[in-house]
Amino acid sequence: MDVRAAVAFEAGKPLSIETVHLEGPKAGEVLIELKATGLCHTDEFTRSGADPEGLFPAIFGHEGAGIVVDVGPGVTSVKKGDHVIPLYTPECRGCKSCLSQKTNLCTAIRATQGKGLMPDGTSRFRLGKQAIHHYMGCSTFANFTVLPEIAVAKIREDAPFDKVCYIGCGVTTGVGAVVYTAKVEAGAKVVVFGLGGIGLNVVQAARMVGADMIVGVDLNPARKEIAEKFGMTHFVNPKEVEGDLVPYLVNLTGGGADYSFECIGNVKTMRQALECCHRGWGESIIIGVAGAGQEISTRPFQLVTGRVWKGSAFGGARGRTDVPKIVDWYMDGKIQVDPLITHTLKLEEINHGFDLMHEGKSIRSVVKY
Ligand code: NAD
Ligand code: AHE
Ligand code: ZN
Repeated sequence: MDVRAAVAFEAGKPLSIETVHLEGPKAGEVLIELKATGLCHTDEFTRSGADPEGLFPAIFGHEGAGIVVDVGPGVTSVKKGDHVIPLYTPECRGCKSCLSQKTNLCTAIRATQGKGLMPDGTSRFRLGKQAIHHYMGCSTFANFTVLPEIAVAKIREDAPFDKVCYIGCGVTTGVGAVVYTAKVEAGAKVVVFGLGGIGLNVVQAARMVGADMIVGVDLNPARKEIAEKFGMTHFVNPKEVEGDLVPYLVNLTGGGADYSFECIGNVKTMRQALECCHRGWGESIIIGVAGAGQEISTRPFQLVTGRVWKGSAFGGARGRTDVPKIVDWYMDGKIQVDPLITHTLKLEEINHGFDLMHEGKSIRSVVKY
């Protein structure tokens, strides 16, 4: 079938709206009609050329929601008409990682997903004779896409697509990092570096679990007001701090953070996030994705003296199990999503969405199909 898609032909170039051919679902796969997709910083990271795994031409997008319109042979877990969220972290429930119950990083299709291909090693998207790569196994910047059934979470039908698409990455990543990865407890002191689409979800989850102090660190002063509405108790703009940021944060938190979260993707702030943690027990969770060739560093003494460095992908959430629960938390008013969706665009306006991200004017832009 013909589908409308925003195609990335070359790193650093704007996306181009094209009519692309999409082949139907093969065994174990489903065809999804996307109703909405968010624009995550990671899409921009790959578009820019900073992603070592970046492949071109490709159809980006990994924060979608839609309806199953066809299923391939052998599909049992979803059916036509089901409302679903695509999962860039699938959950096969049978691989070593899924069975370990120690990680959400299912390995069933990771090798082909990293090559921009479906599990059978081919692409379903084509423009003329040219194959177009899938992206993060999702390619939600198209009005239809094909996914393995292990990479879709079935969700309730009363949830609005143009809001819950954001649960496909940003919401789950931020909320999950607090609830599943760090397991922040009531009374904790939390420092959040970066108050964008991910960091604000860390802030609201920290409030949800009863953190006492939630410090937000951002260079953009406009982030203060929205972060306070989401539960931030103290705002720090590094540009306004005299001297080093780390001792400032250690002093502000009365000895250091119990938990810190890096939601920027900058290796310098990753170090600051670790070093502002409390001696003996503070845990720092890296969420931000740093560009090709970047490395983190700190004095080993920081770890010897009890600080812990961790990372979190998709908030540690097991997609098919946890995403429907997070949709319920939203529908039950436990977490807020709507105020974070600052812009709703048409597919043709998608490049404007990336401009808004760069200008710091949007939290999340959502494309509605
Ligand atoms: P965003 O652009 O919405 O937010 C980033 C925020 O960081 C902005 O508010 C910006 O002002 C602030 N900032 C930038 N440089 C700063 C600095 N030096 N000091 C303080 N603040 C600074 O991005 P996002 O969508 O929230 O994504 C954040 C990061 O998380 C990105 O690197 C993205 O790729 C990554 N990410 C990771 C996962 C995961 O599973 N690990 C999932 C989604 C996104
Ligand atoms: N391709 C990059 C790494 C990108 C990365 O870390 N992706 C996160 C999700 S970001 C969502 O916005 C992730 O889940 N990674 C786990 C995985 O298996 O890809 C690189 O550095 O190569
Ligand atoms: Zn993302």
